[in-house]
Amino acid sequence: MSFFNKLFFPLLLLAGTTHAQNGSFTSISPGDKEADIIYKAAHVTPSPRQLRWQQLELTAFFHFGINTFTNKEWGDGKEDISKFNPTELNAEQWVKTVKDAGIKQVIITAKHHDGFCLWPSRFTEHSIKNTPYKNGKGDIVKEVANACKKYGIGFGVYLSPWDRNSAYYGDSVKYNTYFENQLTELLSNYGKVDEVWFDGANGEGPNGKKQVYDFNSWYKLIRRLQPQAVIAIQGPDVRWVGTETGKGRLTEWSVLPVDEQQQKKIADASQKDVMVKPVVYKAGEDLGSRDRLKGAKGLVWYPAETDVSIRPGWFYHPAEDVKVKTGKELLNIYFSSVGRNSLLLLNIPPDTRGLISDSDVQALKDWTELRESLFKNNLLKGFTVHCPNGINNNALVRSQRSSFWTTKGKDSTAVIEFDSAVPVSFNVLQLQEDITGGQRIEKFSLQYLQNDKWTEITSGTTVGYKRLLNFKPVTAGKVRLVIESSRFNPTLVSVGLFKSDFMP
Ligand code: FUL
Repeated sequence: MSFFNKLFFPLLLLAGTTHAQNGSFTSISPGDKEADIIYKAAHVTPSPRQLRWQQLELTAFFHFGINTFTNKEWGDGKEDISKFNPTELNAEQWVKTVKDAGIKQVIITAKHHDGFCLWPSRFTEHSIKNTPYKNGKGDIVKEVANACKKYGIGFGVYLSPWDRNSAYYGDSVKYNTYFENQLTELLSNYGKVDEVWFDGANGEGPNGKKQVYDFNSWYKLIRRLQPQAVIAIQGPDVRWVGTETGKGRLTEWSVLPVDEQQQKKIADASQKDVMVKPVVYKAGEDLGSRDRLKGAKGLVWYPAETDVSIRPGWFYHPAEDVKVKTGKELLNIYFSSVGRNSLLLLNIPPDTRGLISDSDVQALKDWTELRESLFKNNLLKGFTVHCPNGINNNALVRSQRSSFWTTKGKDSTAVIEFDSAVPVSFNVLQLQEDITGGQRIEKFSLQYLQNDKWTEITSGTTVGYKRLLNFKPVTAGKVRLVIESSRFNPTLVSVGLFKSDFMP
């Protein structure tokens, strides 16, 4: 069956149980009307690797390298690497600390912009093999990879394309070979790699070195050696949200338009999901609304990752020990990232001893406690659910997520009412679409019955993998979720109401 026939194959095979498999990319034909485009957009779905990644919700960055010892954020590649000597390094402490905070995958800065390698690369002398650390026998990429295996969490590598140490940088062919060799080492010697992160930063300026990166070769190499790995930021699977503040967009679509050139490259590639370097999207920009999709030549599933550091800097600086974000600040960031259809990539930089410092460990503990106590009890559990045009209404308040809720026939709107004789007090709404069938909801509101009148509590646009909204506490025994607009039958895997004493 061709890809396009697949797309038009009956879309809900067994309503409420499973979706037909669509794809993470679709073409728009010249004759497609707006309604056809919207229909197609509603059926673009994450690839298995994108879905796994999205469901992680929380991942961690470990920024660690020569900058940790020079107290810098960006090294110039001329550092004296004999300064690199973490005397108490314990990668298991790093991994256990973040795992205890609910983080499901980590990414180590194997090489930052200064070119210093945390593994003994055969292709440069600017690496850990020429430092006092373990008398040059150390390999921190291996230590982190092994700790991830031990604790059962995902492992990823950050390999900076911008390299201020390599003499090849600026000689495009030579540097691309050097970069591919390093990538091959990282993808061959450390077991499973779940994410490869290509930073877009480049501080060369107009008179600096001009290097053209061979992205397509890199992508092909990754697909061949580690097919399950998502390629993030300057890559086809995951895009940068556009800020480093921890704040995602209020309207965040995972389905975006792609242009003709990208579309042709995708079609020409032997693997359908290899594509050229995508554009970087700006923070406030509207990326996937109906207006944006109008002129699209193709549509692609391209979800947002929100990266932010627990400290002001990405690397450890002693002076920032007193500036570590608090548990409450991290809870707000959780709402403005994961709660806005994005994944949160939180940076926790190990210190000069090679340990995550006490202040960061404490902040992560506080955050975890706040999150866990907030989301422990869905207050809607025990409410009856009414939705005349709904299928699987009760699935909405069940904790098992084996099935999803949707609407009958072709209904793209719905009113879902939740009733209980015992009123509850709440100030947080959580919604989750079943993104295995695509992202569809465009507008919703939450209301409660007050003096026989339905009164709005909050409202929003996109939902996607997860949407969290907080508002002033409300006490009610009758609430309803109104789905005002959706690109096709809306789906939900859960609706939750919660109470937090810590949200602003
Ligand atoms: C930026 C880099 O320049 C920072 O140093 C850091 O690595 C951050 C995650 O990405 O682009």
